[in-house]
Amino acid sequence: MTKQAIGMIDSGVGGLTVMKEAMKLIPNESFYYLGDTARCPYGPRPLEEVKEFTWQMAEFLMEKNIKMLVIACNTATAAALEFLQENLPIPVVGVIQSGSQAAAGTTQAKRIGILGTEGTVKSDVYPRSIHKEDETIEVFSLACPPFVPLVENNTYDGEEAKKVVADTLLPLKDKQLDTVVLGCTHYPILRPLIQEALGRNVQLVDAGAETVKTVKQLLGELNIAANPLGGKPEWKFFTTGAAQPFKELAEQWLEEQDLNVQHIELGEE
Ligand code: I24
Ligand code: DGL
Repeated sequence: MTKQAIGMIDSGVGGLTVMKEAMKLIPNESFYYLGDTARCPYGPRPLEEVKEFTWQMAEFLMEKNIKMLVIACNTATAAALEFLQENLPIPVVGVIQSGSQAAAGTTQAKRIGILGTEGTVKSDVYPRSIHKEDETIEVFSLACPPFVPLVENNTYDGEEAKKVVADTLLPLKDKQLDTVVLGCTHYPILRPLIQEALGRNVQLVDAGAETVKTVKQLLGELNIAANPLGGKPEWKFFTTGAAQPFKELAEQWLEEQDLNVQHIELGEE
């Protein structure tokens, strides 16, 4: 049993959707969350650049003696998971494998849709990961660039948002999918609109939530879970952006008070 924290990295605040699942499912684990808010979004950036930024985040948390690293961001996972797994001495978990396995296990029609950022879709990592499970599955990937701004501009409610989501998902409507992966940290916020646009016959898979189940299982297998009687876990949040707005959003979303949020610098911004 290990009291050390689990590190979680993301391009900004979106990974807090994964963090919320983690705090629910493994509440006695300590977490250090780092969001690169200053350089968010990662979605439209070249994958090589995302890989470098992700490495910088990993290096920062390695200094804090974490026992495991979770890449909450799909784009960062697509760009850097393999590199981090090869170059860090601790287990590194991304969000793509768990989402792919859950989707492959869900689809009956063997037709899966992937929703993600431009970077995630361009990388082709989701289709490759699904084909490792079952190469006969047909995968249809769709980049949804309007979705992240929809959430971040606080316009994810109402008729306009409904229209943007429905229009963006139009290319998937005639693909006879029965399973669609929410392959981006922000998309669980849009889940009701995405479900409505795709119809009730489509099962949505939340890659972040699936990943947290994997993390819990892995902690057990590796025998590095925190002692449930070990006292209160420690949650720390680091952001490359301003601490105060991060803190306000995190406290609202996680329904917690007095979160420990610090501004930090990475690389030479
Ligand atoms: N949601 C996200 N990013 C934002 C936002 C949001 N503003 C409102 N909401 N802004 O991501 C990004 C830039 N900020 C972040 C804070 O530090 C300063 C820079 C999705 C977050 C998912 C947990 C909408 C909103 C909210 C509260 C909770 C959830 C949510 F205001 F989606
Ligand atoms: N966190 C990113 C992802 O899951 C979405 C936001 C961004 O583009 O940085 O792909």
